[in-house]
Amino acid sequence: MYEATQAELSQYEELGFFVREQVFSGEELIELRAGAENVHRQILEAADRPDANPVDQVDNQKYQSVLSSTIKWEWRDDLRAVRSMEPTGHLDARLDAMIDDPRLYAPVLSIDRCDRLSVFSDKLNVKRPGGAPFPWHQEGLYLEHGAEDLQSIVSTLTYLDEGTKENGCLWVIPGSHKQGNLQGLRDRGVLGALYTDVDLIDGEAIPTEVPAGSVLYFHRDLVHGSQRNRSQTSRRVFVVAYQSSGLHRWRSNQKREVRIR
Ligand SMILES: O=C(O)CCC(=O)C(=O)O
Repeated sequence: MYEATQAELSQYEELGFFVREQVFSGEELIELRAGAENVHRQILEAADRPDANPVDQVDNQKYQSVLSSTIKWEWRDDLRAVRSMEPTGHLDARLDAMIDDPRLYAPVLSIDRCDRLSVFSDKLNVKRPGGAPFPWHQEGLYLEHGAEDLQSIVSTLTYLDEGTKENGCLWVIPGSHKQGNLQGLRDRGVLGALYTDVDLIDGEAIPTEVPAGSVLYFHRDLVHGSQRNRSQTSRRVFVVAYQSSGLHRWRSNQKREVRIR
């Protein structure tokens, strides 16, 4: 009933993404945002414990493993927040249940032409007011290290808050997925190689400005990124990547089947 339409499938093939607006209702979003804040709070508390794992620094980014989640810090003089946490479903039942919601996964069944799926990864990105940009990149470059069936991976990004240019919504370069793995930035440290040099590619970026509760479905090679949050409120997104049934989660010995309804 929630499968992708022919128009959505064509757009996915041609442009590398499509959007479904207001998939989740206002009442559901209150719960999902509470779930996101619950995860963020648990992680901050655990990271403050004396026996917490050490913080690793790669270039100017700080990473830490907390509560079985790999977190990326947003850590400046005026802000100590966690900008991304992966995975998070095990830390809040409301986010975990979202993974099994047919409104989220059913279009992926259509894209992959299958009737079962497993979870590749789930990630919560919290961009607080002033939160930093996310450089241009393609998921495929990261995911090929460890994916058991790269071709089947489809990413979904659900806006728990509205997406606006001001609050740092995701920008995409339509059609860029057709160009395959693209050249990374040179002379920009270890992480630079994973960021796309958009000066070398064709296509114009567009913002995905959408109401809260909207879902973006996108191809692993679509070039995307986001800008600083210049608004006064948080911009939170939950990113679930699905893959063929029966496979391990990314960088994990666990498997998590989608409970298809
Ligand atoms: O949250 C964002 O703005 C960036 C999302 C994204 O591209 C990612 O997490 O890979």
